[in-house]
Amino acid sequence: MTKALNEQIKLEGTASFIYLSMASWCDTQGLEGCAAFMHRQSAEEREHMLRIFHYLSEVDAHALVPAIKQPTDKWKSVQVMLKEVYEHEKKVTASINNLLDIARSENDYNTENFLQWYINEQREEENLMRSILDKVNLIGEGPMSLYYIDKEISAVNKAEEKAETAGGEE
Ligand code: OFO
Repeated sequence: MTKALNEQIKLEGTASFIYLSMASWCDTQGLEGCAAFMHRQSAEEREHMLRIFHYLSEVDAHALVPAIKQPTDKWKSVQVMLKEVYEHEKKVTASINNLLDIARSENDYNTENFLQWYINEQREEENLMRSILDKVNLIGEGPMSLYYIDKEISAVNKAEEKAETAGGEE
């Protein structure tokens, strides 16, 4: 179980770095709303990583700092980039489900309980990314599309921020 949780630490850390790189690329494209959103996502993934880190210490296991390779620093388009975020979230969900299988097979009730938070979080994240992609599809590829996508994502980001300040999910 400890080994699998350490692998999850690496996956969350990798997501954090990929999203940070996306934030930086968005900035270079003048997509400020997207950059702010990806910075938030990156910070959230770091939180997800640390949550496991602290959990392992709490159950007297050894949490390991992962080696994370440098992520890509360019995307073909912001639409491609957002699709990649969604695909990455699906990968994380599959990995969380796998952790739950391991916890159950080892009768590790503490870890099973701990993972419930991640199950909810992944459902929310996938849902969020799906709704963003739906909007991006609706906006289409017209000349003003980047402007509208950026505006839309900026609004999503502000709504998320507000929900968090009001004591909602991270
Ligand atoms: Fe932590 O993977 Fe996204 O939310």
